[in-house]
Amino acid sequence: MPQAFVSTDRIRSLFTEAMSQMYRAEVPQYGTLIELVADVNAGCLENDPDLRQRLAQAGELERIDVERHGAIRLGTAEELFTIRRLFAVMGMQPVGYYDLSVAGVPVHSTSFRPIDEAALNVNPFRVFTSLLRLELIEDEKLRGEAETILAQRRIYTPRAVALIERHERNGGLTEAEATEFVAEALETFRWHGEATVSAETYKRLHDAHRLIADVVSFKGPHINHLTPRTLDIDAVQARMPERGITPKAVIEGPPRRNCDILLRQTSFKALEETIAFSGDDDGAVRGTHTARFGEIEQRGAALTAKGRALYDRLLASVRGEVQVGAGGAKAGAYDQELAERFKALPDSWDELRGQGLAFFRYSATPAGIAAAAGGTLPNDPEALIAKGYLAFAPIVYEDFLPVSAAGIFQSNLGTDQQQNYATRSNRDAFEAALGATVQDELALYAERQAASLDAAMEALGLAGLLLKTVA
Ligand code: OOG
Ligand code: NI
Repeated sequence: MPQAFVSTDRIRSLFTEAMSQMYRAEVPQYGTLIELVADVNAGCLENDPDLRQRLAQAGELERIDVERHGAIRLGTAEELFTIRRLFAVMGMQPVGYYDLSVAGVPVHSTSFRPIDEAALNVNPFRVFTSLLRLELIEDEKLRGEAETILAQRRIYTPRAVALIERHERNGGLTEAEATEFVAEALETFRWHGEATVSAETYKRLHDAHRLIADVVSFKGPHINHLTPRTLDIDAVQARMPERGITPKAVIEGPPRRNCDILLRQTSFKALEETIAFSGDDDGAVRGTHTARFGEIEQRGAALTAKGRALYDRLLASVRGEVQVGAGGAKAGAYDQELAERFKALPDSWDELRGQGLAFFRYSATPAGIAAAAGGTLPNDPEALIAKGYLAFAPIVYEDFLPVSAAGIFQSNLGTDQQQNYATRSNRDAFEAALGATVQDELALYAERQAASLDAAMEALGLAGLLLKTVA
């Protein structure tokens, strides 16, 4: 009898829920944040029926409540190779390459996430996954030491690895195996209060870079934040202090607009946690470590290459003009400059589509379908849109932004100071470690846009005709 496998969507949903529960227990402020975000989101949907309808039509309404992203930092190529296989069990694939050395953070990263629209609408859980770049540690002795320490740890339980192999061999997991897999996989992301190194080693790693100490000193890559999606980030940011939470100085990403684009994010420092160093059996040598924090995000439309180039240029010009200093100095001037300069990026869906700046999902309207039943329609998307036969809605951005990610890293490493460094990216080395190439996010959005247009044209009786798409 063939075994019944559960869907990867189901395994991802079980895992997300388990992770959320674990993080809530580990970081109580996360629970507070989830409540605040739920409050604000409910208010937004109540006050803005258009938004509610747009989300419902796109099939996105249900995902808002479960929507999270997390982040981990890995130490070795082998750890990255296995995490790709672990996430594949949950239907998550590596998308995009992010070079964080531009911000003086010695890591490069990808995002593991579902790819197709149906899976995204069930649960778009993503994990921003970084690999430490030991080659950027200048002190050779320290580099060797870090390599030796990392080579000794095993971040996956033997049973998790066995279940990953089973999934690869059989093409899926049964319900019982999936339940077991979720519990075993969760172990990799758990916080460990006992460092694997002595206080002295920790200090040297920390002096080289706080992030190096965070990756090298522990048994595993503890999840360092779990981020809910809000529909109004300014409202959440403003209300955080009411609940005893202090956000970072500026919201990363684009300014507030009528038409949300890409991703806006803000984070807050969470815990200073007590840790026990190795060789500290009597509990005499204790220290503290701050690694875990909170973050919220607001997602908007995915931009085309052209739109993204404009976004990058405008953001760079703001950052060239005003640099937010340590402690949030000049945050007000930065926000003002951001709002001013981004006026150059059109703020209506018509213009964003007309100028090929964002990706859209097309659909046949009921009026269009009725008209198609009565006769042949013009084979031209623009004419169909003008007649109200073809509708379009922005495709939500599912990925991350390197400059924003750098700001989030910097902030939780203890400073709001913005830094701009020269790029030293090494994508080939990252993909070699991963054992796969990362997918191109722009190609994924373009495919979804094209597929939606094809389906809409088919519904209007215009299938099989060659069409020009905007992107
Ligand atoms: C990841 C920081 C990046 C985001 O939302 O851009 C990130 C980290 O601190 O490990 O999560
Ligand atoms: Ni994040």
